Amino acid sequence: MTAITLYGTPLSLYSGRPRSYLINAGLAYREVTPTTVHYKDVVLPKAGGRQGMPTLETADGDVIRDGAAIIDHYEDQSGHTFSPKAPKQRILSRLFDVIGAEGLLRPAMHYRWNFPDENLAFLKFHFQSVMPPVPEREQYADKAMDRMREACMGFGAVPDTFELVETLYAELLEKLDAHFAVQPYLLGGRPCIGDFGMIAPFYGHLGRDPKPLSLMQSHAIRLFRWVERMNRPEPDVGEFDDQTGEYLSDDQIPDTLVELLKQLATDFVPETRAAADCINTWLDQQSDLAPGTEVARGVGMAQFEVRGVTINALAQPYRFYLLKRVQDEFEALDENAKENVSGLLNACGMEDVLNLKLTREIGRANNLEVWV
Ligand SMILES: N[C@@H](CCC(=O)N[C@@H](CS)C(=O)NCC(=O)O)C(=O)O
Repeated sequence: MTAITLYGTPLSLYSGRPRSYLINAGLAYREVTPTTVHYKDVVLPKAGGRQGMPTLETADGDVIRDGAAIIDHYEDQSGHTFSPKAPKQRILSRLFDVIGAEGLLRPAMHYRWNFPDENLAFLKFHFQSVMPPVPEREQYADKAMDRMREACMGFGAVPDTFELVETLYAELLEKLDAHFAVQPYLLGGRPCIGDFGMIAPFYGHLGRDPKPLSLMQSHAIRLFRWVERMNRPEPDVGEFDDQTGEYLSDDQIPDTLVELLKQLATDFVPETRAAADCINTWLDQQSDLAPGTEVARGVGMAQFEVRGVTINALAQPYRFYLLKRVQDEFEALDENAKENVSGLLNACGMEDVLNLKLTREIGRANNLEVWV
């Protein structure tokens, strides 16, 4: 009997993060769609009543909702085996986690929803597969797909931005491919928390839907190999000379990673700045936001400019919940390490990520993110 049940599906972006963790950690699990009677009657009430993937049930019947919380749980249990210890690597691992889980929704959703000729039949099949097996299954799937098309626009992928989204993505593929040509994972021979964040958009959407998969296979073979590797229990690093399975020694950060972060900063930094402004303005106006109130997915639209193009995207507090972990790790470093990390973030155009904060903290209660 398998001990762990992961409620998720292959096409769900966020399911990809803990799935890859469980595989790499060698933890036996089974993946089930969140449509069973057991899920509804037993798991959902323990998940704060919030339906969502991923949600995980342990062998003891404990339930953890949210990909970051699932990984935290197993990292705590294992002695943090996927968390590098050296300062620069620690910070970058956390930063890639935010960027992967929250910063690449626009290209992920664009390449899923705006290429119906290539993707539609595939998506219909999968959306129907995750609906309960009732006669209305097809209609339910159609409705869910409509909601996701709207979400795609809400993340800023609209006709006026398509060209920019595609240009940035083509550049990103190039940087990722260059990095994974020299290293099996972000920080060397072993995946880190940041790899698990990054696999979220790069498996369920960009590494699996027909349109972006074909782009990846034709333009970024090494990136495609990383996507495969992240979902396999064995090292799968045949093309590399170094097969030690360790992070790079002496807190090394390869140049290819700096180039990659510079590219990611192009929209991640202005979007994060605009989202912080938007959410903080909203927080200022909430005189009666009681501690323990559940954090909504979005609280307004952030507007920002990238290369002369205006983007409007949902301002999501959760981005700052993850970003605070980067900032907390930084604060815990000694002065010398702080200086080294600041220098690195400056070189990557990412120095602002240490200062962009919400005026109110987010915590967790009853498996939900709540305002503290
Ligand atoms: N913060 C969550 C986000 C999970 C999430 O948004 N999952 C999507 C599917 S990929 C979902 O279930 N959305 C429905 C909802 O959240 O109500 C995580 O990192 O696990």
